[in-house]
Amino acid sequence: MKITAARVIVCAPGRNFVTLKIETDAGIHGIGDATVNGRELSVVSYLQDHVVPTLIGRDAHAIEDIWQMLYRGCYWRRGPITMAAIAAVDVALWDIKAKAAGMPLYQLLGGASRSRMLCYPHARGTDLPALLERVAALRGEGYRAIRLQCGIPGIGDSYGVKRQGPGLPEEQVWDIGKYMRFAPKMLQAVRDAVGEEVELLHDTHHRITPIDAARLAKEVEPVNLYWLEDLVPAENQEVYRLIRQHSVTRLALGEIFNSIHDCRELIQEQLIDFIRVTPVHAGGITQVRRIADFAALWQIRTACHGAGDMSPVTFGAALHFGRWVPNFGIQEFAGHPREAAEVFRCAWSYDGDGHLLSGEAPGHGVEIDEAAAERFPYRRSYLGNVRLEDGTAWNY
Ligand code: KDG
Ligand code: MG
Repeated sequence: MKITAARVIVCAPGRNFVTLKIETDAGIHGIGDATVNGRELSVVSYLQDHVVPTLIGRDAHAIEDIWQMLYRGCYWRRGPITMAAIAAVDVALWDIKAKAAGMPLYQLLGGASRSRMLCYPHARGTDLPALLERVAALRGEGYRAIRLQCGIPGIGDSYGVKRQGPGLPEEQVWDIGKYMRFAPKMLQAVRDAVGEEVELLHDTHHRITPIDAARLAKEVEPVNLYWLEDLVPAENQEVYRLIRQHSVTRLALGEIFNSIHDCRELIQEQLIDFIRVTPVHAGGITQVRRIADFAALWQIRTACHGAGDMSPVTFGAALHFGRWVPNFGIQEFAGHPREAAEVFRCAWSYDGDGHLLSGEAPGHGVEIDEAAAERFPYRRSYLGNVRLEDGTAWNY
């Protein structure tokens, strides 16, 4: 089965998505997501100008060989743009292979380890009462695990409260002290309101210092969080040793990693409990399952990144991966803009009881309507610029 064509489709049904469609001489096609939020067009060029010409005429079944060729052959290995481009090809080829076999993708990966995947949505509140209201609403929709993000008194805003807007980056203000004084109280207040049964999660989004991270993780132990996520940037992974020395709060990390080498020390030193890599940003199914197998040696569980910028296509891939992977933990499910449903047709779904279903359609079960995609042209869009109150540039 030869690859005859491949093209990149860029659309913005509520937000930007980059999709690669690969066609074959067997009349079977597959799609993969290549969206890198805020840097979308870089991946478009990488694919169109450099990758697509090398794919034409190749055997669509040779997923591993094509992955290795794209990874090794370019010389400039790794990085978010390269790995998102490789991921798009990889996921599209897995989609094709599974469709050719007439099977849902999870069957090709080794069959189902579970029937449904525990998921968590986001509860955002501009203040604590608004957050508690949102948590109650999500409980009413059946969710058993919920991520909590709340506006901080004195700052108003906080990571995860505002949505990113189109145009140019918004300036946002951050203060570590105000966050540190408020976050434990906020998390405890939600725990008191919902009781012990609900899993609660929180993302600090790389915004505090190592010793504050250790203190926060220690201070919130009584809340029994499912996890604290991205406490500090992980370029220097040694800092996670410091955090671990002080606390037994579960830690999650890795949504911005794009290679198994980015998480090697964190995994083998058991400095984290959940690895957050997801197919689109970490080289597709081919590399994510290698990372999961490696993590399984230390009983570290998967938790694919599932913010709104992971397209419905990535959800298809992640949910088939989640259906198979033995050391599955949880799947993030932030939801997509309403208009995305006009462009992407998905076999996956929410079951109304805290879990996602992969669906049984051949492939990963997501299709793109190209005519509908044309109705939603690309719009330049950015994440915010975060600054401390004195103007110092900080981590988004
Ligand atoms: O594009 C950035 C988002 O994907 C990120 O801010 C979301 O941290 C995130 C999460 O945990 O979903
Ligand atoms: Mg995160």
